[in-house]
Order: sequence, then C-alpha cells, then structure tokens
Amino acid sequence: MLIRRPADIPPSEIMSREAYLNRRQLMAGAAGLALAASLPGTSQAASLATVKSSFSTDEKQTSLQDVTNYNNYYEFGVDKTAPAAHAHMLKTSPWTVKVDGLVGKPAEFALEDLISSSALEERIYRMRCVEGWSMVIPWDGFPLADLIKRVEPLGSAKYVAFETAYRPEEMPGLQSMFPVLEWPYVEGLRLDEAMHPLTILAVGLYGDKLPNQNGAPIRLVVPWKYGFKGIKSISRISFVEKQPVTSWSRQAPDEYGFYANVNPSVDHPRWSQGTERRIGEGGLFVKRRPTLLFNGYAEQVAELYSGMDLRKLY
Ligand SMILES: Nc1nc2c(c(=O)[nH]1)N[C@H]1C(S)=C(S)[C@@H](COP(=O)(O)O)O[C@H]1N2
Ligand SMILES: [Mo]
Repeated sequence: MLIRRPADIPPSEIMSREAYLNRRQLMAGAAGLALAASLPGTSQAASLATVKSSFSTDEKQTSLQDVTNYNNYYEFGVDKTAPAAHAHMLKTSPWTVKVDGLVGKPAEFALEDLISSSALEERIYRMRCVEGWSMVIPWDGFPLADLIKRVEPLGSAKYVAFETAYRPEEMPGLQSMFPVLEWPYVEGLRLDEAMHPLTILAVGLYGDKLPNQNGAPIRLVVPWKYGFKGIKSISRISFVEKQPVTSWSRQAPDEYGFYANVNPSVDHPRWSQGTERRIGEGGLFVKRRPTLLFNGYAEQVAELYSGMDLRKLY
C-alpha cells in the first residue's frame, strides 16, 4: 500500500467498517437519525437497513475516502475533487422523482416513498469508468425494476430516459460560460436493461445516506456499463419509444455510445480499454488490472446483447 503521512489518512480508512459505523452511529447527525427513523426495521449498526445480495462481489472495497473524494459530477466542476468540494450546494430534501411517458400510472414520487416502499439491498459492485479507473463500491439501493413495475409501462415503451435535476443556482457547472455538456445531464437504457436485476437505484453507500458528490439523493447504478451511464441526482424518469439522447454520446458520438458496455476489446478512439487502474491501489509498481467483458458481469448480462455487433453498438 501507498505510504502516506498519518495526517493524510482519514479515520474511515484506519477503522474497520463496523467500528466506523458504530462511531458514526454515536455521532450520527440529525439528518442520518431522521432518515433512519423513517425506515422500517432499521438496524442499530447503520443509518440504512439493508439485506445482503447474492449479486455482490467479495473483492476488496474501495475506501469511503476514495469513493467520496474521487468523483465525476460535472455540474460541480471537472476536477475529481470538485464534487466533494461543491456538491453540498445541492439541496436534496425535499426531493421528488417524476415518472412519466408511456406508462399506465405516471406519478411523482417523494424520495421517502421510494425508500420506505422497498427492501433496500447492499450491492457491492465493481464500477469501471470510461477514463480507465475502477472501484468496488458497496451501494445501498433497490432494483430499478421494482419502480418500473409500479408505474406499469405500456407495450409501446422500449426505452427509459433519465434526467438529473436542473438547478443553476445550486450547480456552479451550469453557470459556466463554456459548459462541458448540455444540461440537464441525461441518460438512457433499453427497457430490458432497465429491468435487469443488476440494475439498481442507489440511495446510499457504505450503509449510510448517499453523499451529494455520489449523486444524492438517488442515482442509477448499472455495473456492467461505463460509469457515465450512472446518472446522478435523478429528478425525472420517462418511458419512451425511441432510443433517447444521452449526454456523452451527444457531446462526442465517436467516443461514447448509447450502450457503453464495458468491453476491453472495443477501445476508445484515444485510448485502450484493455486495462484499468483500481483506485486505492497506489504505488509505482502496482500493475493495471485487465478489464473484463461487461465488467465481469457477462454471465448475467451477455444474453441481452446476443446477435448485436458490439463494435458498432458501443
Ligand atoms: N448528473 C451527472 N451524473 C453523472 C456524471 C455527471 O457528470 N453528472 N458523471 C458520470 C461519470 S463519468 C461517472 S464515472 C460516475 C461517477 O460516479 P461516482 O462519482 O459516484 O463514482 O457518475 C456519472 N454520473
Ligand atoms: Mo466516468
């Protein structure tokens, strides 16, 4: 492991997770307690009660410090540390998610409703960013399929479109004279991808409320796709017939596609996708890891793409 000065090492990295959560519980702020109180069967060890999932990897988890300080969230700046510095500006409560389009039961859900009406699961997923780094993150969330079933999609619904909140006053990146992306950030999935049991909406990580820089209060997690599919701070989910526009493929269609499935044999035009750097594995002599097809989830998801040319539909 990288040797750092003690002052650089956050307590969360030194303590075991249990000790950390116990300490957190003692020190839990009003927000955490209020959220915990609103949840059925909240355990004593953490703010969010979750059940374990068989979909989790047992690989070493990336430290909370790295998960919350090395982020992409361009609404708050393009540096990896900018979201941790600025995302507190986003007011995440109250929060609603509007679900509309080709559904029998369109609705505007309060976040608390979405959380209390689902059995939260801990999903420890490998995450791979298109830039070439990866992490292992213990998300707390529920299958997107649960929400989809509640709104009863019509037969004509083929895709699901997602939108991040549009809040110029609370998102400095939206005030920039030279914006990196068109806002709001938008993403999409084919309906069968959205219904897949691995696809979740996360409302927490490491057993606690989702930090703002990771997409509070609710964000998408699709572990076999590049990180940019995981749209943060979702305010709207629409069911549509045609493949929706997505932020990065609109910005640079030759570099980023709609599918964005992790694939070591389909390179980005400017760099290889064959290997990755696992965040937290520091040091000069640490080898990059080989990237796996569908980020290692091929057994579960390859079937979704049978017969498709993954070089063309990248
Ligand atoms: N709204 C919004 N969502 C976003 C992004 C963004 O800039 N804006 N960045 C994406 C990218 S490129 C990645 S790699 C992941 C990073 O998620 P994390 O910071 O929780 O690890 O968020 C994705 N979701
Ligand atoms: Mo990314």
